[in-house]
Amino acid sequence: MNRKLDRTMRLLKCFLALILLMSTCLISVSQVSAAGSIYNTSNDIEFSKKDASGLREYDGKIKFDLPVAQTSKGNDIIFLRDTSGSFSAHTQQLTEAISEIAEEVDLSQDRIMVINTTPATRASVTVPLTDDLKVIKDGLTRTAASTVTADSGFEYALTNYNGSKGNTDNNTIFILISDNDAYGVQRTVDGAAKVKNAGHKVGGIYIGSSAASIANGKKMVSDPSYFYQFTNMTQGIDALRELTQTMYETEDAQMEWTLDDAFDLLDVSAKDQDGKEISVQVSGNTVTLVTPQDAAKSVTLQYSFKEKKRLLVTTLVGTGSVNASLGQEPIPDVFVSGNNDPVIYANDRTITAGTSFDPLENVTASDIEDGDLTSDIQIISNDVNTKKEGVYSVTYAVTDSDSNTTKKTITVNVNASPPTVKAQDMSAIAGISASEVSWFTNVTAEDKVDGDISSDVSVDYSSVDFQKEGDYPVVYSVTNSNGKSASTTVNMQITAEAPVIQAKDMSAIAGTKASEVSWFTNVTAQDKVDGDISPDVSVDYSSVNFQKEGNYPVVYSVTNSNGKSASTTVNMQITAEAPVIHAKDMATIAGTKPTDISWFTDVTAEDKVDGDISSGLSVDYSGVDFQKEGNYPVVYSVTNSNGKSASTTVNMQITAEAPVIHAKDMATIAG
Ligand SMILES: [Ca+2]
Repeated sequence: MNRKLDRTMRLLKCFLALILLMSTCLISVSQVSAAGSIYNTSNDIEFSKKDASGLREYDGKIKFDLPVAQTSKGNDIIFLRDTSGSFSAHTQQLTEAISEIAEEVDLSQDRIMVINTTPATRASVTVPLTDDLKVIKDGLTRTAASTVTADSGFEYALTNYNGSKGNTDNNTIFILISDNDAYGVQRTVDGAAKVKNAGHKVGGIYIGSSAASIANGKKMVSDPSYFYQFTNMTQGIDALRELTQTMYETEDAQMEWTLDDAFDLLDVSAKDQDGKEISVQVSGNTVTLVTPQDAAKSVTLQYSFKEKKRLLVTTLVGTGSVNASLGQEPIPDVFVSGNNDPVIYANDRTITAGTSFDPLENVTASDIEDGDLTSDIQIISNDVNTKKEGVYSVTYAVTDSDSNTTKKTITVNVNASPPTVKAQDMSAIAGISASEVSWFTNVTAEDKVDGDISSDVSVDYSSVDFQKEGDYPVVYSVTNSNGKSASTTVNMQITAEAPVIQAKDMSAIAGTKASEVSWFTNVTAQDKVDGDISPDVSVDYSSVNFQKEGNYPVVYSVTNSNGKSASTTVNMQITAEAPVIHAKDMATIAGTKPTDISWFTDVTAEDKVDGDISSGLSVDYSGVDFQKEGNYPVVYSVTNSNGKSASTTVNMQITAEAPVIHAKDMATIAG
């Protein structure tokens, strides 16, 4: 073989190996039936039942058709025809029957020989061993039996057959048709024995009813089925025809099949297409059936078997073959799949209350034999309440094609999460009351399970001092249906306002003492927290010059309990009064010199601010004529530190005589 060819061969081998591998894979299906071609052989199994421990039983049927199969050997039929007087009534009918049989047999391989016999004394060959129908028919016309014999002609027939049979492997049967003449004597049995001893078959048709003849007949034949007994010749002729037919040797068909060791054979039986039973031999797990191919047959072998233990892999049920006339054919392989339980893949789950729960999510099932069984998963219990925290369970089941059911239970933890509260910082003016605060504006609460639970929110403002400026925590809380609470703290900013002071402008006379002023008349102070804090008002009048006419700021101040101060400034109008002059009328003697007059005696001037300003007095006596009697005005004037002036006029009486001057105190308002 050259190199190139060698390589080609190797490639071819690889290809064949691949084909083989592929065909092996195809057999991985659970049960396979197949049919052979020669005998139409088939093997089918079908699941029957499963016992309590899960072992499967199957029923199987092996079927095959058998053709008729005669051997290629021909038949040499030697008729020993009773031609005696006692049988003469039947001779004509018998002759016609043999003639017809000669037409029916296959003379291309069969031969016929007819021995006339006068049981048990004489015999002669009337038809020599021949395949020539004319010779047969001609020979049958001769009915004489001339040669002396003592055994109904058996030995004579054997000798003549041996002398003419030539080199042949044909079956040979010697058939004796007679009545008591032949069957009544032991010599007939003895003669037949010589034929049988020579390896030939012997059959017999006995027309009669003698018990002794029947007994002899049975001893005479080579097989009990080759003996027929009738009282009616017509039946005997039919039997003769049947007997010649059975002479044709048929081949035996044999079927042998062995169930695999993995199984126990429970029952086996066989029958043909007509329901006729065919015997089978069973040895261990091996079944043997032998049946002659004497007719076209459809054989059905029924068997049942059971797993010895659960199979985990695909297993060949058995092997065997049909061996018959057309050759040997294997019985198709069938397989029982493994019987593994399906497996469910599911893990414990933890979910948050209020979320959706799909119990089939991420749950799968598979089976070694069936593959993916996810779509067959059943939920057989599921107590999960996604709204309520707790530990729940889900139980799954899946059943494979072998009715194996697997269950699996998982734990489902439902965990409730707390709700969420949202609130915003707030502010309020110190002094507000809690009931005035809109605590729940912009406060919301959400829960995964309960949804909007804003209306369940409670507020704790116990830390807030509404009277005191500051930042205080306010806590909002809410609890959901699962008892989970949440809270949030916001800031409440309390802002204190300043108090409010009310005061009015004032006025006072210059020279008034501060202590004489009613500073707090009509002065009030109010505070949101403290209420009326008028008594706490203080006054600052340091800017006021009580001695000097003018407008001065007076500042009132107050501070509340939150340290917030307020002040207000009012006007203090200081009004200066004119001073007051006290002077009396005077008199003097005409001719007195002005300088001689004590103008300021008993004349005084007072001022609220300046006090005694008498020294500031001035006198104007220009209107007085000291020489002439009369009354003249004398005017005293004074101006205080505030620029306010006062003057008063007294009367100066000039008397020609030396009058006495009297002056009285007078008063007038400055200005
Ligand atoms: Ca399975």
